Amino acid sequence: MSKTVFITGATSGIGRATAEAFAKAGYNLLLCARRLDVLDNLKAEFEPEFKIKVTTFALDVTDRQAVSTIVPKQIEAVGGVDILVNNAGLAQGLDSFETSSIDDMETMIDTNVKGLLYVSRTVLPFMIEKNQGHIINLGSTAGIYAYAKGAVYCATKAAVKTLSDGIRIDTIETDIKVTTIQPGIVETPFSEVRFHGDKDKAAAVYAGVEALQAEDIAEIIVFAATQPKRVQISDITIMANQQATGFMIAKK
Ligand code: NDP
Ligand code: 8X3
Repeated sequence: MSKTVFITGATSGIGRATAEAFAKAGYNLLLCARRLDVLDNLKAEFEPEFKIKVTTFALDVTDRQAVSTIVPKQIEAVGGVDILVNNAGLAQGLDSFETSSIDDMETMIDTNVKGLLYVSRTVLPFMIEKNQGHIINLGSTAGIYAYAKGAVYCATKAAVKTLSDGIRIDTIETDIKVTTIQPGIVETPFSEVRFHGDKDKAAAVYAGVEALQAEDIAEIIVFAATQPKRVQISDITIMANQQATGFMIAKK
């Protein structure tokens, strides 16, 4: 029987590419994000192309009540999930801490930390019941190396790494695996979202550097998910070739 992977934030960037990579590998998909129309376009594209089943639903991961009521129903309807990719996440603003918007800070914490833990806390009991499963969380090099004007985004990604490690400890008696994927600079709509739609500012982030592509990260996520049962990849850090640490990039 085909396995099912549940991906949050599958409408764009790394989440979308990861959905496609798992579809190519023959997995059925359970996809959520806030934009259901975009997910439904993916369903229409992937089902005939890859001969897999795609189930979509609208979810804002910051809505605790929605996560706890909608997610279990969706999991039951597809007969359980084998892999959860906690990908939904964002940065808001790039400002020195003392002038940062507190709304932006809260959006990042609510999405990247609280959203991820609401979804994980809801999905994990289904995995424990079967004594198998794999939680793959999107951290970042930003969680390892803080950078100027990114204090809160970096802190949320450090929290993702710590949450992953803590969940791995608490599930040590089970066959469940937990992995943190920590990409460096990946060219996606991420920067446009960070700069609240300012395309010029977003383009400048990727100018002069051959950034990672969403497909590069998707391949690595599938690699982590397809190891033998005895192999648990705790974390993988991926830099662009011109990148040394979080924001240390040699621009040409
Ligand atoms: P994108 O902006 O392209 O994708 C973000 C995805 O998250 C979208 O599908 C969006 O869907 C979804 N999302 C955002 N907020 C919510 C929410 N409240 N509820 C549900 N879904 C939500 O960015 P990336 O693909 O680059 O980012 C994906 C992940 O990778 C993030 O966690 C990011 O922090 C991380 N990352 C990105 C890097 C980069 O350089 N791009 C590097 C390292 C890590 P919708 O708007 O439809 O809800
Ligand atoms: C997102 C990429 O460059 O802001 O994690 O660290 S970056």
